[in-house]
Amino acid sequence: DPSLPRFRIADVRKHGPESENPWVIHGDKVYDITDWIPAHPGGQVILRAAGGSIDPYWDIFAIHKNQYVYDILSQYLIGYIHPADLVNGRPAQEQIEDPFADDPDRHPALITKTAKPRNAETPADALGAQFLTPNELFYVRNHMWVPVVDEATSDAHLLTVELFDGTVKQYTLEDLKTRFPSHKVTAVLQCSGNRRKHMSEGSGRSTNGLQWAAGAISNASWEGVLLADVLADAGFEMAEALSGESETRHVHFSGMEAYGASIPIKKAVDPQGDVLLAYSMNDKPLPRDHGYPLRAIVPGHVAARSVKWLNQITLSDEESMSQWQRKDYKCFGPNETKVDWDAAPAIQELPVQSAITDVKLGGWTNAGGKNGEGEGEAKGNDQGTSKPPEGPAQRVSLGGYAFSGGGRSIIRVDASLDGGASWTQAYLLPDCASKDGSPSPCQGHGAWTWKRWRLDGAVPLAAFRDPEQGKADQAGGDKTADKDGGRRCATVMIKATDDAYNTQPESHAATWNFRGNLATAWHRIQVCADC
Ligand code: MTE
Ligand code: MO
Repeated sequence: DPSLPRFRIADVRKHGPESENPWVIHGDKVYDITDWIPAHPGGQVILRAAGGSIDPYWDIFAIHKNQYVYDILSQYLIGYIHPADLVNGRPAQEQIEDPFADDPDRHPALITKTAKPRNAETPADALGAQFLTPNELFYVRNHMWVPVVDEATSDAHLLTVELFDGTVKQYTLEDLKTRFPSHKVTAVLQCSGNRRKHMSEGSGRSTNGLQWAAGAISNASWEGVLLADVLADAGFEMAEALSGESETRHVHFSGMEAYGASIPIKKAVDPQGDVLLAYSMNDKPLPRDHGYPLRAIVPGHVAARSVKWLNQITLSDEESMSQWQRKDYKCFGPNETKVDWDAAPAIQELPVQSAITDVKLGGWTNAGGKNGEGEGEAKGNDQGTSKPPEGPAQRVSLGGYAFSGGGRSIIRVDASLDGGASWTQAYLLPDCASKDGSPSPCQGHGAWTWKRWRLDGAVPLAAFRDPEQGKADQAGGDKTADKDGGRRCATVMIKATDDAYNTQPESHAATWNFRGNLATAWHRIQVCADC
């Protein structure tokens, strides 16, 4: 309707999140969304765009790029942007707000996959170097911007808890800190996409999603209050839930930027489940990227359930409706490329995983199975040192991590230095042992942390294949074949086993799924030498 008024962008800015009549711009049109807010499925988060263009947000929440959404919005049209503020029919780029403008600075050593939103993995040398990943090197997985919570008012941050019968109780962060006992839990977070790159490369089939190597996993000590304590205080019938009789089946967590996910009530009320509402990470306040000032920590479950910037907990008979619960974090068969999302369960407890994060090549051993002299060569029977092979071999030191979900502990990491012909066991570092009378650094009721492992061994000359041979093998479909310029390479590989005797699949092809979730096949790497 050309008779509608023309507004300057400065006029629109006056209708920001705090105004009584919030407006947004879409393209060159102006909308008064006051009446839409109560009906908006994503709730108040739409206010984030008020006073400016909604388009950069719809680039993030791609679900809006749909005719029915445009139809809803068109009802609220009140006018157009003044031609003086338009460049090629759109508000000038510098006039449009960058949703990520308030994101925090990040450590340069993190390996950035996408800057906006921030997705970055922990560098390999930091994965194995410390048992607890330093906060600034902990991997970051953000779907949207980082909400801003002022330090001066963070204790007033409000958590709303809504029971299934509709009862609502609210807690400030200060209430949580002062009215409930604090607990510490040491736990890994692992993204369902960790090692997705390995799945794509190893199976030769592409996958949708960020191509993470082995660094979408980290380990930290978390401090907060138990979810179960807060639910009980809010009036939830704990005994009923523990007996399996409760109508409440799921606990929904929502973050301030509208991310959401849920966990089964069973995990939430399990006295040994250790689900935390955490405000501290490695004895420091949660960093902004990791959920400041409050996040859920669901140990042993996929990290997608550990909702950051937590401001709402809702009990329900159903799972969260969010796309991160109903879609995205599910697996399907290698044959399925068009899927019925509802047919597969959401990923919760993680399967067993391991990776090599550290490789050091040493010298060659002597021929005839005789060890090199004066280099402290091990006898070969102990865990962590493989028996020296017959004939010349290249010494190698490997290190990495292993982890399993559901609190299952890692009992073994097996390594093969000769392409799978023989196996040896890596040494598992006693990170959770108490040293010198001090308490164990691992707190909680399950094996929620990773185990770091080391192996010193030697790759036999026979395992190194020449580049021409490697090419021939690759043509034959052997994705592990070796080539690195003109050098000869050998494949070394590892796999972990947990205390339920679950172990990792041999090939990525066998567990390929189009979303590239749960890439847990044996980690194979090439060791190359001039031989
Ligand atoms: N919570 C909110 N509010 N927003 C998010 O984007 N990402 C989830 C989860 N919680 C996410 C979230 C996913 S997929 C992962 S892997 C973890 O947070 C990452 O946690 P981290 O960034 O602290 O490593
Ligand atoms: Mo994730």
